[in-house]
Amino acid sequence: MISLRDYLSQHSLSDGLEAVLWALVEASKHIQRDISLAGLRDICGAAGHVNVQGEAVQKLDLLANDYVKKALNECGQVAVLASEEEEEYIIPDNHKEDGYVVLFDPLDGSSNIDVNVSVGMIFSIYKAVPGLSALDNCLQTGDKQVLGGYVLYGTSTMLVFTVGTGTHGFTYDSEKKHYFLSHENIKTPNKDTYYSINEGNSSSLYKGTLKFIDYLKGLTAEGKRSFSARYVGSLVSDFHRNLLKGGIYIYPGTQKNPKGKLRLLYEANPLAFICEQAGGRCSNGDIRTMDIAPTELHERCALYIGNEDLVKIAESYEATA
Ligand code: P6P
Repeated sequence: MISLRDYLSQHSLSDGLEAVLWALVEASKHIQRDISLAGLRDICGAAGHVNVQGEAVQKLDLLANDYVKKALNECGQVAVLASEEEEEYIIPDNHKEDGYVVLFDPLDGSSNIDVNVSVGMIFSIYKAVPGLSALDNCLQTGDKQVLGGYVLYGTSTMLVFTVGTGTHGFTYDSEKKHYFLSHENIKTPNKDTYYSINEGNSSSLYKGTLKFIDYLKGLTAEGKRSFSARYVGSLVSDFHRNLLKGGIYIYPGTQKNPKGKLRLLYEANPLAFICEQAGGRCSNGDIRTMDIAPTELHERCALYIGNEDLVKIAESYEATA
């Protein structure tokens, strides 16, 4: 088995970028342990306040956020960081002006923890551009990412990331406390397997989206069903399944939330980078996600991500609506 450390020694990243990745990896080990014991410690449930997103913060959101911020500060390679759990960007005490920009959701889907459903951490890394303000460094377009990744805390814990040379997956051995290469050069199968959307929002969906869902529910010429619906309500879990098995995840704009729910900087962009490197496609139903010019830290965007053909079909339905 090839450990993450051996892999990185054979596929060298810049020293600074590798240090940032190790910081996120170390934070993930603390988070994995806490999640695995959540039912035995007083770390489940809500923390009693809402975050900048207006969402009830879970105790583990705060723990995960603290682990990540501490690790990024200690690595000494971060110019600026921004977290879903922080209203503003943060310049670490131990920062490096010409270091890296790290944008992250420390624990996505955390409301699922109490019911033992998979959750994940998502992160996006850029090189800080000299002369840009801290905020403008955070608002670089997604195609400037140098690394996009996630950790899925599921039936097994997996690290999946890309630096633009393919998408690779590493599985965590909790006894050895190391990640090992388990899914080299992931390519998302161009198969009609799963579609993932919260159809509970149907009354608020636009016509184009509803027509696309009808298409997904249609039968083949042989009268067979093409797709199965799968929706865990945890983005990393839904995305990871479809990445490996084929399909599409959609969180569209709705009449209630025209820009959708998911965040561009630290959810859509890193998953878009990973998906494209695995041969897939990601857009907001119109524009390629990694071409969207961000205007604010917690900007939301519609998300159509998965098989290239399927995302293009979804875009055609949205265009005709
Ligand atoms: P809904 C979790 O809150 C999250 O951000 C994603 O992980 C998930 O895919 C989505 O929201 C679920 O949202 O509106 O379907 O409950």
